[in-house]
Formats: sequence, structure tokens, C-alpha cells
Amino acid sequence: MEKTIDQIRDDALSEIEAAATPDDINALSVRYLGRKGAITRYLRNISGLPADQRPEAGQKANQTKKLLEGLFDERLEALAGRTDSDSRIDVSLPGRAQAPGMLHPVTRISREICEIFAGLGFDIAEGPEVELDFYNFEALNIPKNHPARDMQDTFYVSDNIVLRTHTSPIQIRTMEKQKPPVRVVAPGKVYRCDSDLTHTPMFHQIEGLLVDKNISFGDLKGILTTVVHRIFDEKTSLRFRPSFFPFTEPSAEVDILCVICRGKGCRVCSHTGWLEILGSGMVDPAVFDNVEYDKDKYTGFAFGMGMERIAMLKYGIDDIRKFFENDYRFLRQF
Ligand code: 2NL
Repeated sequence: MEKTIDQIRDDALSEIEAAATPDDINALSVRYLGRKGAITRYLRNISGLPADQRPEAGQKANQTKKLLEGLFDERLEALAGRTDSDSRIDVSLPGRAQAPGMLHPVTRISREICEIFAGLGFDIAEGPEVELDFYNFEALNIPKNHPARDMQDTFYVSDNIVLRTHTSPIQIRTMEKQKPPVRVVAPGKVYRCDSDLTHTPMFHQIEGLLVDKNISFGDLKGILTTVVHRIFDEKTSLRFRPSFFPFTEPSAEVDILCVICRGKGCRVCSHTGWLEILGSGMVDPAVFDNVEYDKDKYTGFAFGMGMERIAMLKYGIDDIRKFFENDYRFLRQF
């Protein structure tokens, strides 16, 4: 026997109640209101009823049709965006592991080196990455059209504005603001127009400056030896090798015994047995003139090192570009 319109309505109501996704609702809509749907068939059969029952049956069937249309629309809207898998959670599946966060290796090295200097009484200072020519070059005894400018391929923003090529401008600004004694380290991003296995257009540097009465090259050697021993280990041999920088005189580069071959000579140290890790020297009196420090009263030393280079030597990394690819498999190792 055919279902009554009330039975059809009650079945539809409970099925709509149980539907969990838009697809479920669409399937119900076809089953009730489609061309061969229960309501459609019911309406078609009304013509076979006795004439006196037809008006009431037609009216009820049309009311039910309207009710269901309304409910289907309402439920579709409520379930919008849900898919089949949302409604069927497999509670037996293992959970998805959350990768723990960690510091970038360069951030770690930077913090470690800053801690070492802080322990030796140095302040930590920061400054702008977009700099005036004066702070990046002029004040450091690197005049315009001087060959020393070619040593660091510079990104120019305009005629007298550059992306800083070292963090020295921070120290110039510190000396402008503050009288000696000065003991400061300046970590941060620097920019040079250069790109290969060992150079990226942006890298991180930490520079340091100590100015006071009677500061000697012996103080430079003592502080830098202590720092290098703390960054690597107490047994690391180092040597001071004469060099040149426009802003220091005399100047020295510091090498450590090759961490790979221990001095025998290998590819990493270009068969010299030594690895260059920082540049340093006694602050040139011309720099003191530029910041109006009395060069007859004060002396000082300064130094600079590349932090990616330190991290590469410490962790045995052969390509500087790995620091900037954001490959989690690389970064998670430190
Ligand atoms: C290197 C060499 C160096 C300095 C940086 C400096 C700063 C002031 C005055 C004098 Cl304000 N000198 N900085 C001195 C010697 C070397 O860096 O090879 N860096 C990676």
C-alpha cells in the first residue's frame, strides 16, 4: 500500500535531521522532490482518488512539498562547506605530529656571541639597515671615489643612501651619542652585491668596539682570544695575521686552526691549515676625528665577523645559501 502524505513527511523530517553533509541533503531532495520522488509520485496519483478527496489531498501534498523545499534550503546553508570526511572522523588514526619551533641557527649564534660579549661588559646596540653614506663610508675613513669602496660591492638606494655593507655605522652612531669609555657590540643584517657558495646578498655580521684611555693591541688580542675560545673551544689555536682596513691601523685578521684537518691542509682551508674568522685592528685616528673624540687622549680597537661563516665552521655547513632556503630538514638540525 502507498504511504500517506503524513508518513512521507515524517520520514523526510527524520532523514533531514540525520543528514550530515550538503551531499546528503541533495540526495534527499532528489528522493522526495525529484521527477520520480515520493512527493512527485504522490501528487501524480491524486487524479486516481475519489473526486471529493482530491482537493484536500492536493492541498496537503503541496504544503508538504513547500515545507520540505524550505527545510532542504535551510539545512544546505547550515552545512555549507562540510564534506563527507568532516562528519566521519576515524578516531583510530594516529594524531598529526606538531613540529616544535626552534631558533634559526644564525639567531642562535648571534645570541651566543652577544652573551659572551655581554659577559665581558659590552653593551649591545642596533641601528638602521638603510644608511647614510656618511655613517657607512665617510666616517669610517672611506672617502668617495676611493678604491676601498670597491672592496664591498654596495647596493645604492640613492646618491648618498646605501644598504649598510657592515654594522660599523651603529658604532659610529654610538660614538656620536656617547663619550668614552665605549664598549659595544653591533649585530645585524648587512648587504653586499655578491652571490655564490660563500656569499649571499644579505648576511649577518657582528662588530665590536672598545674605546678608553690606554687601550693597546694587547687588549685586542686578549679579548678576541677569549671570545674565540668561548665560541669554539678552549683548545682552539688562533693566529693574528697582518692585514689592511681603511678604518683601523694597524689591522689584523684572526685565523683559527682548521677545524676539519687540524692544520694538515684540506679543501675547506684551501690547504693552508688555517681558517679566517674575523677582521680587527686599532681604531684609525681619522675615525676618532670624524666623531670628535680626542685622538691624543683615547685609543681603541674594533673587529667584525660574519655570523653565517662562524655557524658554517662550527656546524660543518658547506653552502651559505642553506641558511636562507627555509628548508625545515636543514633548519631542524641545530
Ligand atoms: C671584517 C672586518 C672589521 C672593524 C670591522 C670598525 C668599526 C669602527 C671603527 C673601526 Cl666604528 N673599525 N670595525 C674593524 C676592523 C675589521 O671587520 O672582515 N669583517 C667581516
